[in-house]
Amino acid sequence: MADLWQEAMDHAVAVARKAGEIVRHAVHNDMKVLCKSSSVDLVTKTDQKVEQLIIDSVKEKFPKHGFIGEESVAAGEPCVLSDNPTWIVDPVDGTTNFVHGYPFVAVCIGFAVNKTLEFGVVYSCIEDKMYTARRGKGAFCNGDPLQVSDQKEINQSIIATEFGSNRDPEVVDVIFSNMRKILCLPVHGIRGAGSAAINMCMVASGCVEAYYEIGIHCWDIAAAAVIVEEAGGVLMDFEGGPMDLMSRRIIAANNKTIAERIVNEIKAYPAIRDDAP
Ligand code: LIP
Repeated sequence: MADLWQEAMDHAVAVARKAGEIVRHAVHNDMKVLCKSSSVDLVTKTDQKVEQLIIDSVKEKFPKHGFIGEESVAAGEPCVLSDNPTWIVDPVDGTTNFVHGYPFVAVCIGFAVNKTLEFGVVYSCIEDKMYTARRGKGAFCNGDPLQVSDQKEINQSIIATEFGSNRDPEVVDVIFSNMRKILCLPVHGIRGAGSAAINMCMVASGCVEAYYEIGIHCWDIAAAAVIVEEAGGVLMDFEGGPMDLMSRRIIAANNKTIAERIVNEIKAYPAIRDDAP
């Protein structure tokens, strides 16, 4: 049977590549940095321009589809996932990296139908790595299949996480206390690429066992969520249930054993849901 969404996925790959070229050429050149929720939550003209390019090109081809885009939501558009085919777009995941020329920056396009993620495209554009996954058909990087690590021992693992952009001292205390617990298990190491999507693609690639973070948004993780699952990994909430895309928190791991071990070690702090009215 023909795949109903293959055409949409092909379009996502093509537009992500085009967007990534723009982002790659803008590194070091786009010096106009603006702030969003705080002085460390950054946005540039490139984020806005690239999101518009993606939305315009998708609208032209799929006029009935909906969108959730990082910069559109920042500009006041609603962030609600309906049953309608919906493109979930982060034009530049790793904006702080982009601003500093730190080479982990990704264009992310996730696609959901009936609230189920169907495919994900993460283009790590400075590395020129195109990560793709279609539900039920595997995950790939530049066409090569991806497989998560088979490690079941957390003390033989690398765990990825981020500091995020919330500098409230109580929140920072929880972040450090969580990292301390994980580090002292002990694990082989803690890493952070500065991009939620690239951290998750590292899980899918098998070079880190898990990634967790509170404070991310649905557009940071939607595309990479399909990639992790299709590479054989699991997505979990901080309570141990299934990942909730709008909850602003995620554990992405190579397997349930590692994910549950992280659930047992770390503590959540409150973050306002993406779909809060
Ligand atoms: C960023 C993430 C990063 C996370 C930040 C932020 P942006 O996304 O990918 O890993 O720590 O909180 O969400 O803003 O660069 O798209």
